[in-house]
Amino acid sequence: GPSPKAHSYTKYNTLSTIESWINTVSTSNANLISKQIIGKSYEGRSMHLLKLGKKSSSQKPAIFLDCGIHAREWISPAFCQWFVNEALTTYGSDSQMTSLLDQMDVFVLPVFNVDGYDYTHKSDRMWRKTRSRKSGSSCVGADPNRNFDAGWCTLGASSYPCSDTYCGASPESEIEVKNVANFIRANKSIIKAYLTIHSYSQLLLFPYSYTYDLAADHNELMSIAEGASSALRSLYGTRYTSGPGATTIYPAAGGSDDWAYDLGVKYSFTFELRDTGRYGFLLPESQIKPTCEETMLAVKYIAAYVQKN
Ligand code: ING
Ligand code: ZN
Repeated sequence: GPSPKAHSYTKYNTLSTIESWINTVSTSNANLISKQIIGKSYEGRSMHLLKLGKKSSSQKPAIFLDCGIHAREWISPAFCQWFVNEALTTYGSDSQMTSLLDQMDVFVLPVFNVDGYDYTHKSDRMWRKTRSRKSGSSCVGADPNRNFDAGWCTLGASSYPCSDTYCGASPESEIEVKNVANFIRANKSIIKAYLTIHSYSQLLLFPYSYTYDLAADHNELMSIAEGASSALRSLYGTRYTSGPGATTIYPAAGGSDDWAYDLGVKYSFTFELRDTGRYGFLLPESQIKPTCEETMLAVKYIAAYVQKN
């Protein structure tokens, strides 16, 4: 069958459950999905990347989707799992998904910050950063979304290792960031869109966050974000705000979407999923299904746009 029966898409799964799922989902759907390891984390865990798409003899354009940059944002890895399951179960029946996976590949990184995610399940539910150690400091980890080489550590980031927004010792000092950046650099000729899933605040953000300057493609990105937000709202009425990171959430340098955009990936978006603060990072499991269903509409809207452009 398309997905292993035992896996629950409506629970916050542990890293080990997600790793087992990555193995079974990729071996039981070999015609549509393959997996690779893009590198290891600081603590030595594998970073598994799934590639969804119908096999083709020619090179296909691709979308890169990552989840779980920040450890405590549990709805994010839940969305990547949901996305993979939706792709596999609706390919062949949903015309949009079928055409997307016929024409493009979607790379899905279900858990970016594997060490941090595991740590939130075992030790500290509110952990955000990586788990790297630094000589001379007893504080652990850097913020992976301040560690990309995009205006690194100039704005909205901290150079204090104990801060939750510590930018790290240098750009890409975090091995998880380096692994993702290396993969995207190596595949930049085919990667047309970069989507990264965070929580919470119900925002659809795009570059820039490291500067107040508007992106060269500001008008186009804004109109895509507005379209995606209305698609999302059409299901349950959930309201999203769209705009550049710096003015819509806060100025913050070193983010992955700004870095991908400056590398040349024009369609670069950061999602901040539910809610607006009632539960925050502790979004109840009962909201996984509606959150993922509405987010699928926004992601599919962006994918359809990228596909035709
Ligand atoms: N929000 C993002 C953060 O890293 C962000 C906001 C988006 C910053 C894009 C920079 C670039 O702070 C959460 N919730 O993590
Ligand atoms: Zn985040």
